[in-house]
This record gives sequence, C-alpha cells and structure tokens, in this order.
Amino acid sequence: MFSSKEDFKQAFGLKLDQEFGKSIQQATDQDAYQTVSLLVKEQLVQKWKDTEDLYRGQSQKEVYYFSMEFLMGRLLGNNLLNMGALKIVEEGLQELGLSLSSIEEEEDDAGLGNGGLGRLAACFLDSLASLGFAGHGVGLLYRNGMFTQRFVDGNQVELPDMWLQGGYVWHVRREEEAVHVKFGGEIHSDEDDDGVLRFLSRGAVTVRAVPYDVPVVGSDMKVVNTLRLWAAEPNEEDLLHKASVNGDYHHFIGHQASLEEITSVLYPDDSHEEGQKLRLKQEYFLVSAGLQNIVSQFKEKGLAWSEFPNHVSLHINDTHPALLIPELMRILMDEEWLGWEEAWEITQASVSYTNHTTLSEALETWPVDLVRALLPRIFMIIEELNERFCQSLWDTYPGDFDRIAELAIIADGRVKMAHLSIVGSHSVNGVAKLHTEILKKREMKRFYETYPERFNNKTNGITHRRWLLHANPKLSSLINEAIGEEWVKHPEQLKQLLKYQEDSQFLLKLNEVKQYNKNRLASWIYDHSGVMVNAESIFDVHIKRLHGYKRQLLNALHIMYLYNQLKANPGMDLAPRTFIFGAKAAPSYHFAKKVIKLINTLADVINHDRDVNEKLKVVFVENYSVSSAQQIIPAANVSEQISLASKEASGTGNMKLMMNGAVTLGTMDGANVEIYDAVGNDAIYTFGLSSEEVLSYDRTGGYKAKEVYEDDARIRYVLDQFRHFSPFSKGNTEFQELYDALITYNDQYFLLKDFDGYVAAQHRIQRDYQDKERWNVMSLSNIAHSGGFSSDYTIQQYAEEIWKLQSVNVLKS
Ligand code: 26V
Repeated sequence: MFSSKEDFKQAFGLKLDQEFGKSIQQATDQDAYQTVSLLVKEQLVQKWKDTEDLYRGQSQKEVYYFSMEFLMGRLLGNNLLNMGALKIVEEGLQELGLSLSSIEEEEDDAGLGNGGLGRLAACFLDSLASLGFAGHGVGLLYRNGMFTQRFVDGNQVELPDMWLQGGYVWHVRREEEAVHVKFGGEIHSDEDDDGVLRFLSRGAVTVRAVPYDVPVVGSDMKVVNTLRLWAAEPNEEDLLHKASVNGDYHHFIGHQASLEEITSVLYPDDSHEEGQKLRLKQEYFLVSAGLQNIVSQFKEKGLAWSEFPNHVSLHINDTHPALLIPELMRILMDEEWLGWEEAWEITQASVSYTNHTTLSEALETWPVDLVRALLPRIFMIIEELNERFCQSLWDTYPGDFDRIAELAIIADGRVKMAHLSIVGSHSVNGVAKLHTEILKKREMKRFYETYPERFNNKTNGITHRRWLLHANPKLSSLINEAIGEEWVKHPEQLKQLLKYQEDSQFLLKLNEVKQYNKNRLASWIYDHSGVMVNAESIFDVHIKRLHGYKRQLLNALHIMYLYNQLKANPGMDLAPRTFIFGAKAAPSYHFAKKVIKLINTLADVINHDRDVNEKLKVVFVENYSVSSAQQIIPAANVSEQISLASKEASGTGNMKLMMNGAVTLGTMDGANVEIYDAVGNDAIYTFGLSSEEVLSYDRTGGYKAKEVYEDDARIRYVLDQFRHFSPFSKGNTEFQELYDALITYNDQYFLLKDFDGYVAAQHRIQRDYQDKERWNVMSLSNIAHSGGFSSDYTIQQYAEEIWKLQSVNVLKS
C-alpha cells in the first residue's frame, strides 16, 4: 500500500502520464478517477491472489451467495477505506489541487439491484470479507442496471442505465473460466453397460457464460474476496454451426443478439411476479454457470463427493436462484454419476435459503410448460423431487389430501419456487424476528410443522463501514474523539456513547455535525433540483422503493393536511419541515407512478406558495440510488418507516438512518420492532395497527375505509382535493384513481385507518424537535443503539449457525 502521501503523489503522477499522457494540471476528474482506481486495483491484485491461495491452502470451507442482485454502488471510496488508504489518498490529492469527493462522483453506481434485497447482498459481501470469511458473491453482469429515473412534468420516465459503456475499472474478465449453459432441446434416456439409465440432451442451444470478477476488499485488507458476475455470450461452435447451416447473415446476427440478451437487463420490478421467459433464462443461467464453476473447483481438491457439503455452502438469496437445487442434482447424477439418494443428501446439506417477502404477488411460480420447454432435464428432476416429497408427506399424513396439495412443489400447472427452496435446503430463514414468526405461524405454517428444525431468524444488518465511516466522516470523527476507535471493530461498543446523554457540550457537537450534513444536503438538493430548502428545518426523510404497502401516500396525505392547516392559519405554531422523498416505481406499476406524480405536484404547489413555504417544503430527489442515499442519510432528522404492519419483511434503510442519528417514525413492522426494543419508547415514534390486527383483518375482513372517510373531516377534506378542483388537482381529475384506491377499492393498505395515529405522531415530532436538547438525546440514543444492526453480527450468525464457516487464519503479509 502507499506508504506515505509523497509515495501516493508520485505513483499518481506517473500513472496519469502513462495512461492518459497528461500532467496533473491537464487532468479531468474522470482521468483522475481512472488513475486512482487503477492504482488501487494494482495494490489489490496481489492480496486477491494470496487470498485465493490461502483459502485453497487451508482447505477452507467457502460460502457462495447466489443472488440475482448485488446493489454495490460506488467502489472507489469504500475500497480505499477498507485498505486503510483513504486518508493518505485524500490528503495527497488535496495537495495536488484535487478533491477525492469530486473524483468519487465520477464513478457510475453499479446498480445491479432493485432495492433492499440487492443492497443487503452488497452489505453481506463487505462483512464477509471484513470478518475474514471465505464468502463470495455469484451474480449476473447486466449491461443495463436499474433504470435511471427522470421526472418529466412530475411523471417518472425511465432511461436505460448503460453503466458499462464508459468501461468499468473494477472487474476482471476470466476468459479461462468460461462454461457453457444449455437451454431447450430434448432429453433422451439410454441404458449404459451396467444397465443404469443415462440422460442425454440433444438439440439444445448452448450459451457461453464468461465470468467477470470484482474484488471485495475486507477491512484492513485482511482478505480480498470475489464477486463473480456472469455474462452471456454466443458460443463459437454453435455460431459456426448456425452459420454453415443457415447462410443468412441477418438471421445469424439476430441469433447472436438473442443469446447476449440473457444478461442485457436487470428486471426492475421487485414487487410483482415477472413470469417472463427471459427472466427464467437469467435465473437458470446464473445457477448453472455458477455451480459448474464451483463443482469443478471442488473436484480439483480430489475429495470424495460426500465431502462437498463440508467444503461448500450454497446460499440462495430469495427464491430467484432456486433452480440451483435441481441443477446440482443434475450435475451430480448426469455428469458425476451419483445415485439420486446420495445426490439429494449432498444437495440438501449444501443449500440454504433466505425468504425476503411474504407478499403473495411477489412470490415466484413458473408455468410447468415453460419450465419443461426451456429446461427439460431440470423439469424432470423437479417432477421426481415433487413425487418423492408428496410420497413422504403421504407416509406421515396418510389421507391428508389438503395438506399435500398445499405443500406440493408443482400444483395448478405451476412450479412453486418457495416450496422447492424449502424442500431442497437445510435452513430457511426470515430477515427479522417478526417476519420469521409470520413465516412460521402463517405463510409457511405447514412447512414449519413438517420441518421445524429448518426455520430460523437472521435479522438483517448494514455495513457500518459504508453507512457510517464512509458516508458520515464528521460523525465518525466525533465518535472517535468520544469513545476511541474500538467500535469500528466492535460496533456494539457504540453503546458507550450513552454516557454523553447528559453532556450538553457533546450534544451540541452532535448537533453541529448534523447541521453540517444538512447544509451539505441542502446545497446538493439545490444543485440537483433547484429547490432551496431551509437547512434549519426538520429533515423528514422517506427513501425506499415506491410501493403501496410502504405507504408514501400516507405521508403525502399528511403533507396535504398540513398545507391546508397552514393556509387556513398561516401563523400556526409549526416547526419548519422539509419532506424529502427518494423512490423509484416499477415501470409497469401504475398506482406507484401516480403517487410520484402527486408528490411532485405537492412539491410544485407548496414550494411556490409564499403563504406556506417558509414552514413547508417538499423535495422529491430524482433517481434515488446507493450514492444519493449516502448524501441524504447523514442529514436526516426523521426516518419514515411507515409500512403497513406485517408487510415489510425487515427494512434496512431504517437501520442506516438510525445509525446516522435520525429518529424513527414507524409502525411496529419488520426490524422497526427490534429498533424499538433497542432504543426504548423514548427515542422512537410509533403508531398504527399491529401486525396481529392487520392479519386478523386480512382473515376476517371488517375494515370499511368509507366509514373512516365519513367520520373524519380532515380525511374527507384531503381526499376530496383529489377529485375536485384544488391547488393539487389543477382542474383535472388525474388523482381520482388515488381516491378510488382508498375508497372504491377499500384502502388495501389501511392508510385511512392509520391516518389519525400518524398525524398525532407527526405532531409530537414537531413539538419535541423544538426542545433541541431533548431531540439530540434521542438522536444520540439511536446512534448508540445502532451498533447491533451492523451486518458484521448478522454475518457472524449466518456463518456459525447456517454455513458452519470458520474465519480464516490470516497470515501476516
Ligand atoms: C421479486 C421479484 C419478482 C420477479 C421479478 C424480479 C423480482 C425481484 C425481487 C423480488 C423480491 C424482492 C424482495 C425484497 O426486496 N424484499 C426486501 O428484502 C429486504 C432485505 O431482506 C428487506 O429489508 C425488505 O423489507 C424486503 O421488502
């Protein structure tokens, strides 16, 4: 690593000259970004190789985290941080007249994910490497990441995110590790000389899978793990064959494009089942390429197959990679010639599964016909699996047809991916205590009765390195001054901050840090959206995907209510507030897009109305992403976590905001419950129905939104503004459908039921905020109790309880 600033400055000048033929004065920020990144990569490479040797040498058990999404964000800053080189590089660049933070801005986010699930995978990779675990990511190299969101007349429009186009510094193509993945064709069975049935595929289309490796640097660079992203390419033999059989060049180019299409785009909907053939191809491509590679590495060890689960753990992030189960069976039986029983034992012992949602519309199922046509051998294995599973159920529950029908892997002409995942793995976990209980007691009750020992909870976590050390350096320094640096290794020690609860000096300093971050965000907002916000106002932040159950519309209803109040009584006592939103809607999710339009309309009206805009501002940050989260979160005072209880599996934004001193305004849902348990009643604002109440309404009905509307004048007034002429509807009826969702369709997510509680909690917030010292104590308490939500602890538990991994014995180098 760079031994000093001088060392770095010299290396920087040399590299810049070599790569771009430019002097420091001539260099653009992009040149500088490329130069620093290349230097960093060079420094990593040796450690990366050493890590691989270390794992192989110690015959280390390795875990492979299979995920369709890795929402990595930018890498330069975090790599520097984990290498321990951030300070040297920052100061060195400064002396050269350059700024690291503007250089970092040059990096395109690796937006290979939708939201919570993908970002969790990225946090887990950071923790695995930082704790010295042999754990790698296996994913897809989408050429188009999460779409770029733009607003046109307040409406969301989606632009492609061609993040690889300018070249990506961080990945390395590993040509020599390419494998082939087969689709379609027919399966023929034949008896071999020993009378054993063998299955052969004929007429399949073969796609070439090429891995691109991204280094994952652990803290203090103990180890450098790998995120292996697979890209689809045409297979040369297949092309040659096609070209010679069919001389039509255009047809040929079309064929080539159809193969490359597999990794062309990330599906941008995380809340509705997709059901597209291309999505199924992506899922199989991921697991087949990833597994072939892992199996061949295992074979190099020369061990018996029964040793496989002692050397390899395969984790599936939600059901999207569930075909890993039949694919491993296929490889073991058809290519390694193991029998069903032995292959099954190995598969189950190696695979574990995390469930991330109970929303039925997001649960994956695939039509039998599609699976059979696209993956004939895989389908045969699933069918056999289903038959054996149903038979074993029959043995345990003879005659219980209902139970068997409910649990079957194939039913109603569809393959149920969650069922396949549970049956094929030794561990099934939810992502927060409440979520796991709901899985056990309701959504997966029958499976829990069948396999109680498989179910366990692993509450999500977030990496404090990205979300506190890197995103909020001012707060990190203040913490270091107060309690030293031990917390960086042991984040639970943030609890020591509690001794400053009554120290007004310290609380003032904490407030100064928050104010600094708010000023920074205010100018960032001005640069990005032209809205001037009052940096002294309460920064009330609602950032997450846009979805009905997350209830951004409830927040909007409250803003309309406040606006109406202020218009009627401009002198009312109200602490100034800036409502900040960031959210992408799935391109086909009409309702969610309307909510975006509504909030943008509120912003337009309110921000231009002099009667209210001293006290109220609304900002919808365009194109919310990992990088913008890093700007927004450190500046937040209030963290909106207002999902309908029982619907948000965990949430992780709630943890990031808490760690940065925001106070949660939330329902008792997901990990909010655990945040409540950690900070206690005095440092959180809760409201709304409990998950039991919601589940009981779901079961027995009885909620009538219309009655709430009729009984509550505030609600009536606001909802009528959707329908009639109002400052917001501007004479047209485009928000009528929001009214319809709430009244005609009976308010699926209970916004009106929870409105009163929400307004009351918001009122308490604005009152309490005016007692600055009290607010700062709450903020401190949130930071102090946030250490337990570091993903280091989550990963420690996965490693011990599910993967049975030992941290590597790191040799000093
Ligand atoms: C579903 C689908 C359906 C098919 C098309 C593509 C696609 C992509 C993703 C999903 C599932 C999304 C589930 C999800 O993101 N769950 C979130 O997981 C977070 C991490 O555990 C958790 O904090 C959030 O509460 C949960 O909503």
